Amino acid sequence: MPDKKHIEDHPYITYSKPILTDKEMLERSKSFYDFMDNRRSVREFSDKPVPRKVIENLIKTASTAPSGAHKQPWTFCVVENPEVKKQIRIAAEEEELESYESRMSSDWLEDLKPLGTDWHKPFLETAPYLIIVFRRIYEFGADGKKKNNYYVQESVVLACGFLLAAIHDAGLVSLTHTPSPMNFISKILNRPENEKPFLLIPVGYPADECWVPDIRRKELEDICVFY
Ligand code: IYR
Repeated sequence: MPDKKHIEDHPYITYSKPILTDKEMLERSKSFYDFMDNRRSVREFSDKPVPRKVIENLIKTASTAPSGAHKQPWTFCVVENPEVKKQIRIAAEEEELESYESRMSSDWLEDLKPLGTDWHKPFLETAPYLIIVFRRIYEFGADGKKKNNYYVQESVVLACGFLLAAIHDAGLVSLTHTPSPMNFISKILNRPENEKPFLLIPVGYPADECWVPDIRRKELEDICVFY
């Protein structure tokens, strides 16, 4: 328990969780694993609308992620306007064309073959929402001075993980799309200097006929070592 002086200056509350039996824990951890193992990155989206309130809830969940000094150094921009989606698609495809044709190494292109990706990004217009996650490098203090945030990359990546899990839980699909370089998005969305684009996540329903590559996840023995 923090000492009395500390609690006077910085409020604390008690926190507890119900204790589960080993059997309940085993069942819940297995069923959550099965559920998450069913998540797939999807590139074929339906244009079926999704209520905006759902997207708001998903973003609130993302923002429950832990962050350096609890600064929550993220901004989620949600694009639903077809004109803006079109602008993003045109600019992203321009960068991607350049990447696929000259910026990416032959090893990289070879590694991507099973995923069947290329510079065409129709999902940027088809998906009902594009969530663009920005890293907030610094904030402006009350005195107008810059105040750096901490572990921004780590914090934002955690929030993105929470977001992907929440999207999956809502029965929707997503893609972690990283057009590179991504500066064009800051311009299109007119974002301030302290925000840097991190990840572009189309969200919606899968297309009526949606195909994904038949790839497998590593086994536990290949990813985990107990000491
Ligand atoms: N950003 C490109 C290329 C790409 C890179 C990786 I690593 C992938 O896992 C998938 C795609 C694109 O979005 O096509």
